[in-house]
Parts: sequence; C-alpha cells; structure tokens
Amino acid sequence: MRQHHRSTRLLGSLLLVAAAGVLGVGAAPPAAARHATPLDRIVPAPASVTPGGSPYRLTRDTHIRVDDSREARRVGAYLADVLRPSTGYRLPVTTHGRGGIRLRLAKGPFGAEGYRLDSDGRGVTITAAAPAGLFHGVQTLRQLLPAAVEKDTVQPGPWLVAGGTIRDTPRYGWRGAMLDVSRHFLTVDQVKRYIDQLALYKLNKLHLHLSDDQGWRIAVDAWPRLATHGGSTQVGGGPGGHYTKADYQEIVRHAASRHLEVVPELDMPGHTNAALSSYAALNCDGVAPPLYTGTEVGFSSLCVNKEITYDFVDDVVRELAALTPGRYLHIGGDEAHSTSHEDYVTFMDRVQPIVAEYGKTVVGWHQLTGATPAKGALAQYWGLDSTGAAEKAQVAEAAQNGTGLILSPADRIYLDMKYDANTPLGLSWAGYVDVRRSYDWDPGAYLPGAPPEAVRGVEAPLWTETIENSAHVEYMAFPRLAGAAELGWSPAATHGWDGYRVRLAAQGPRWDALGIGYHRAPEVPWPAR
Ligand code: TNX
Repeated sequence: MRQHHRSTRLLGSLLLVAAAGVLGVGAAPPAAARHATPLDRIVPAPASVTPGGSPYRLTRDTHIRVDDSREARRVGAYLADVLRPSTGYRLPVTTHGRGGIRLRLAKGPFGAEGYRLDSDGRGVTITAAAPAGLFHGVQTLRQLLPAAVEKDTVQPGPWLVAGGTIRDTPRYGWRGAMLDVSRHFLTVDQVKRYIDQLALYKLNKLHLHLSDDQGWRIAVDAWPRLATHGGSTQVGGGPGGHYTKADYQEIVRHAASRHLEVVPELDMPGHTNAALSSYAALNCDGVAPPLYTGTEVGFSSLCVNKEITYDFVDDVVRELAALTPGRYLHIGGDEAHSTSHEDYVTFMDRVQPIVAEYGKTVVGWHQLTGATPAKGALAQYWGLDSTGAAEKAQVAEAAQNGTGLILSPADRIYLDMKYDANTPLGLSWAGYVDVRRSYDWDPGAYLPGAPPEAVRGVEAPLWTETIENSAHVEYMAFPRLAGAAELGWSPAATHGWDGYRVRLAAQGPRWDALGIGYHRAPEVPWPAR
C-alpha cells in the first residue's frame, strides 16, 4: 500500500488521490468529491453505513486485486467487465502488487452473503467470507460510482467512490424473482438479461415457472412430446418454444455466475393442459384436449387415480432434478380447481416423496398447506391483504409446524399487476399495485400467527399473460423489483418510504444507462432526463 501511494503521487493526473489522502477525515473534500454518491444511497439499503474520510478516485492505473482463488478471480473479472467499457481503463485483475480495488476473502461476521466495503483515498476494499459476499459488495460498489459507469461506451468520469465503511448482511436467505416462461415463452438470452438485472439488487433465486396450461417449456427425454407439442404455442397462439436441456443448463450456469440459484417449477396437478394435450394417456378419459392459448385458470388436472400419472411425475422430476444443482424443486399446486380436495391431498402425498427421492426440497404454492407438506417443505404465500382469515390461519399453522414461508403477496409484489388504471400491460385481479404499496409492508410481520423465523424470505413473481418480451418484463419489474429486493435484504430498521423513494430515484439514471425502460412512477422524485 505505501509503495502504491508513493508511486501514484508521481502521476500528475492523480493529484486528487494524493490530496484526498493527505486531507483525511474532517477536511473539506476536493471539489469533484462533492459529486461522489453518498455512501447510503444504495438499494437495497445496507445494514450499516459509516460515511467519512476521503473518497477514492478510480483512474487508468487502478488494478482490481483479488485473492488467489478461482472464485475471487471470477468476481474480479465480472467487476472489470462492468467497469471497462465506460471508464475505458484497462483495470487488470491481479493477485498481487498494487490495487486500488481489492476483493478479499477472510473470516469475519459476514455470513454466506454479507460483506464489508471500506473506501478511502487509497482504495476500496471489499471483504467477505464467501464469493457471494464479494459479488454483492461489487453491486454496492457499482451504485457508489456515477450512473454513467453502466454505459457501454467511454464516459468522461471522474469516477469517485465516497469514503467510509459499509457493513452489510441480508435479512433473508431467500430473495427471489419468478419468471413465467409458460404463458409467453422467453428465450435464453431474455432470461439471462433478467438474471443480470436481478443481480444488481442482490437477489439470489430465479424461480422459473416452466409449465402451465399454455406451454411446457423444458425438454424431457422420456416424454418428448411435452416440449415438441406441449411447448409449441403460447397465450395468443404464437409459436411458443421450449428449452433444450443444454439451454436450461446455460441458464443455470449464467445464474450461478451471478450467484443466483435456479428454482424450477413444474406446476401440478392443475395448470397442466399442455402436458395433458401432449399425452392422451395422462387424461382420465384417455382423450387429449387441444392446446390452449387463452388466459383462464383452473380447468385442467392430472388424473390422480391413474398409475401412469406417477410414472410421468417420476420421470419429469428425475430429469429436471438431474439438470438442477440447486436444492429446491417447485411443484406448483395452486388453483387446482378441477381436482377434488381428496385427490389433491392424495396427489401431494405421492408426489412430495418423489421430489425427496431425487434429492430436492419441495416448494409449493401455499395451497400445499391444505394437504400435508413434507418435512422441510417451503410454502409460497400468494394471498392478498383481503384473503380470508381461515386461509391465512391454515398457512400460519403450517408455519408453526415447521413449513418455511416465502412471501409473495399478490397485492404487494406481483409484478404483473398494473401500477394504476393507465398501465398498458398487466392484470388487475389483485388490484393496482403502485410503487409505494409494493414496498411498504414488513415480511416479518405480514402473516398473522406465522412465527417470524418461519419466514425464509420474499419473492416477486412475474406472470406473463400480457408480457411478451424484455421491454415488457422491464416495464413491469422496474421499479417494483428493487423494492422487493430491499424487503428481502435490508434490516427492518432501515425501512421507510421517505428515504426509500430518494434512494430509488437515484436508480433511474442507472436504468437509463443500462437500457432498462422502467415505469417513471409519479410518487418517486426521478431526476429529470
Ligand atoms: C394467479 S398466483 C396464478 C397464475 C396467474 C396469476 C396472474 C398463482 C399461484 N397462480 O396462474 O398467472 O394469478 O396474476
């Protein structure tokens, strides 16, 4: 460090760094430093922020110094990829020598995903116990740099990072987003683009809704017509599509490179028209229905009393589990209006052990709590504030008995709900969900009677009845996705709309720089363009 400090002083263009180093805490900052983003203007809000000291200025001599491990190098390479196009700097990733930005793996109170970021005139150091923590720290560093850092052409700078320390660990281990690729198919590239956007806000689960009435989207060797026939259309009658196993693995790999785990969902026993249409034998009457391109729900069911149904489930779960390195497999279970309660319970009693047999933990929509959730299963709650007390109590009771909860209340964080009456896309069955409404609730106290420790986190679903491409996805997800991320990451003590709307407003220019066409919600003080 000393060495580094002396040699940078020789470079005229770096006078600011030298001056900042000499001035230290308390002295008036150099003029340009006034433009550094305040250390607490971050979404999701960090657990603790201690501003102070000199800013760091990124220059053409900055190195990204990493520990000599493959994982740390990877995070370093990712950071370099983010910073090089806009700064125009070389930013070599090195394991020794001088480094303005340092990524350090070390023991400490960071947990699996937390980090500390220290910034002063000499550099920025991100310390974490695990690579995911370094990665999340890098997302914080991005937000501390000017929004123009997100552009893909060289920008003028200066590239200042305010001085001080951030200590940060997530409130919840499950911070998810769900993408429905069944109602409208989204390509591998479209899914990867969304993954990159989720990573900006430290989300760590991508739940892929891979099957529904309108489309089966994953290749299964034992039942090839699921994809070739069941995947051949979508809402509105377009060509649909499906992921080959290689496609799916590419998504999983890309997600892993952004420290997200893919949670695949095969929705059963309802929402299965695409499968029923692909194989007549799966139907109780032995007759395959036509493909479906409308948006009704609740009209299809697997045939619970036919043995072939469980051969089918065994095959599809086995093949999907084998492609999925993550712990979880989501079996749906919502809106099974064409399955009797008795059949629903029978079905879940038979299917949950199959998921366990292939090494996965069951996740289901909260209707699963009306059957007997397997030990360790998670239930995803998608009710509303107005959902009846009995239904809420059933979920709360399951939570008291050990079922973990993922909170996705539809009238709060369903990203497919319209913001207001003028929103051109989306649905409104759960009401309009404006930005404040989607942010202003506490997952820890949301479901009456559920023990706070049963809450594993939050997830923002995006159903795609009206969503056809990335522009649509982004308009509905941004800005509400950022609020969901904050509810999942930030301590309850940081929660507050007045502070949030200011931090959120600062994201607008970043989304502009990234080409994300977001909804400029009137309740947020976006900077003029
Ligand atoms: C309800 S939420 C559904 C989906 C629809 C969504 C539209 C849930 C588990 N099921 O089938 O796509 O509403 O908002």
